[in-house]
Formats: sequence, structure tokens, C-alpha cells
Amino acid sequence: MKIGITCYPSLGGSGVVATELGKLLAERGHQVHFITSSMPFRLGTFHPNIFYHEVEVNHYDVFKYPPYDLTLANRMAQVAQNEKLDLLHVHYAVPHALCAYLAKQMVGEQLKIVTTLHGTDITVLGYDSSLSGMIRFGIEQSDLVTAVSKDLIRQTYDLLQVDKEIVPVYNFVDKRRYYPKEVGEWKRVFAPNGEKILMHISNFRPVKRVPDVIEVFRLVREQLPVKLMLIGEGPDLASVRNMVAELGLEGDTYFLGKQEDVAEVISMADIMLLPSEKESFGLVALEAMACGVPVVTTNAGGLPEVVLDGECGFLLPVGDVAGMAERTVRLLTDPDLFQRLSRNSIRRSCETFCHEKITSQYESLYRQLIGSG
Ligand code: GMT
Repeated sequence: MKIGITCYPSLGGSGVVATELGKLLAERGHQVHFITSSMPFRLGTFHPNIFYHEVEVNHYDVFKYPPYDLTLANRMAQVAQNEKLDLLHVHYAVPHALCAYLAKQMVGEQLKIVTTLHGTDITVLGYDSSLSGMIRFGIEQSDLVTAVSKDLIRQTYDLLQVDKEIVPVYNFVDKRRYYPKEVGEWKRVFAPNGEKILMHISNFRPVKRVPDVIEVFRLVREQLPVKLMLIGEGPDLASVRNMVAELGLEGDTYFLGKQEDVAEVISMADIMLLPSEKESFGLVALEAMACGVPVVTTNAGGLPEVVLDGECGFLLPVGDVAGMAERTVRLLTDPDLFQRLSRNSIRRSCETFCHEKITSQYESLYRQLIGSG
């Protein structure tokens, strides 16, 4: 098949999923064309089946705002025509599903549109009445719509009353890259006296509730020797740094900034903390599970579909930092419990969220759509 992919190429779970899926499809012999504003950060090395088409937006004085959406739609139509694409798989309804719809109007019905909903387009933008009608339209005009969790599907129907079947297709983890790694030497750099390591990875948006990570760490540190590794950057980073300083935790906290290859870093953690208030899936939780790192998280959004409470980690109500600290201490002081949850996490990530299985799921949905299978 000839597949176009559009996503937000910068750091973020949806960009990671779109890019990794494109690479896996290319490995299976499909021709994959990325149509994005910049090179997706995980695209990596050359592959003969992968092509990149940059969307360059020109700035004209006549426009107050650069017309990115129109330029993207035009580029999609060009690539679809030149490369004879069978389908465009767009990640995020706004603006990507709408741009794909416009492109389809330009090139004809044979171009199929697959839209994957990742979360924020529904759980944040869906509340915005200046956008909700457009989001509904983009979803309803797509030929196939998938969402990364059942909870996100429920929220989409509740919020937008869309008249369209939405198929759940979970995110995946590439078990060839995410597995428990031997990182003892690095671990000794950050935890020289054998302290346990708590880790958090996110884009530091308010929905991630990074201050809760600090509070959980503070509570755990009162009982056990622990270190905290914070990975990522975003709007709350400065206030989190202040909080760490005010609480006198600087000596035990490491800010590692953005890391391109978290697969190399996660194995250093003993526990992954993810206290989000919104999370349609929680890719970081899955990546941690694949590395055998139990996750202490919340029961928000799609997280309970990924992390089974008491089996692969613990789920607490949003904001219950005392509960999260108690579960973290329990895990770190009960080796049998830790080993059981770690093993379960690896098994679940390999069985339910395996990259081969989910790629096949997308592949068969594509084939049904273009009528070749
Ligand atoms: O969580 C973010 O802030 C980034 C956002 C994105 O666009 O990448 O993540 C969303 O999509 C991911 C991939 O499907 C999911 O794992 C995240 O849970 C989801 N984020 C939210 O729902 C807040």
C-alpha cells in the first residue's frame, strides 16, 4: 500500500506512535510518505520505503496568520496525486482530519482518510465551542476513525455526539527496543549509594500534574533513600524547579531535559510516576512496563486500560499523593511484590501492546478500507 502520514512531528506520544507505525509499515514493504511541518524526531535513519514531504508555510503580509492548514491540505493533495497514495492516515482530528478532507475534495474519492484520535483534540479542544463543530465534521468525514483507548471513544461520543463508528486501536511498544536493559553503571552515577530511583517523563503540561510527582517523592524520601529523575520540558518546568528548591530536594533530584531515546533511560528507574489528570492512553506508562518498571499512576482516562491495578502497578485517584507515596514505598520494600508486578508488566506489554500485533491491526483496517483484502 502507499500510505501518507501526517502528525505533529515534535516530541509527544502521538508523534511517536505515528512515526513508529510508519517505520513498521515500511519494514513490511509498504511505501510510507510523511507529510509534516518538520522531520518527525523519531524518524531516524534512511529506509528505502520512507519518504518525507515537508510542509513549508510562506508568510505573506496580507495574512495576519500564516495559512498552515491550507498549505498542509494542498501538500497532502500534491503528494496523494504524485505518489498515487491509497490513503492518508492523520493523527489528531484538528486540523489534520480537516486538511485531509480538503485534500480528498481536490484529488477524488479514491483517497481514503484514516483519522486517529489521541486525546487532547477531544478532551481539551472538544470543550471549545469555536472548534467542536469542526472536530465533529472532521471525524464524520473520515473514512475510518480509530482512537487509542475505549475511554477516549466514550468521551468522544459524550462530548461531540459524533455519528461515526470509532474503532479502538491501542498504542504499542516496540519490544525490540523497549526491554529491561543492563544499566547498572549509569544507575550508580545517579544513585551512588544504591538508592532507589523514581522517574517521571512528560512534556510538563499542567495535565501531567508534575508538582504531584515532587510531593510523592518528598513523602517517599521521608521513609526511604530515593532519587528522582525528571525527563522532559514544558510549561511547568520552571515552577517545578522552584518547588524542588523550596522543599530542599535539589540534591536528590535530577532534571535531564528532553531525551530523544527514552528506551535507554527508563531501565534506570525502579518506579515510574505518572500522576496525570488527563491521559487518553499514557504511552510512557506502557514504555515503562515494557522495561519491567512498575507504574504508579492515576485512574484517569485510558490509564486503567493500560496499567492493571495491583497487577502491573497501582492506580490512585487524581491528586491522591499520599496514596501514591504509600504504594511506591510498598513496592520498594516488598521484593516479591515488585518482582511480580515487574514480570506482569513485561508480559502485558508484549502480549496486549506488541508492535507486531497493533501494526497488523492497522494494516488489516487499511486493507478493508481500500478493498484489497
Ligand atoms: O500527553 C500529551 O501532552 C501529548 C499528547 C500527544 O499529542 O502526543 O499525548 C496524547 O497522545 C498519546 C499517544 O496516543 C497518549 O499516550 C497520551 O495519553 C495523550 N495525552 C493525553 O490524553 C493528555
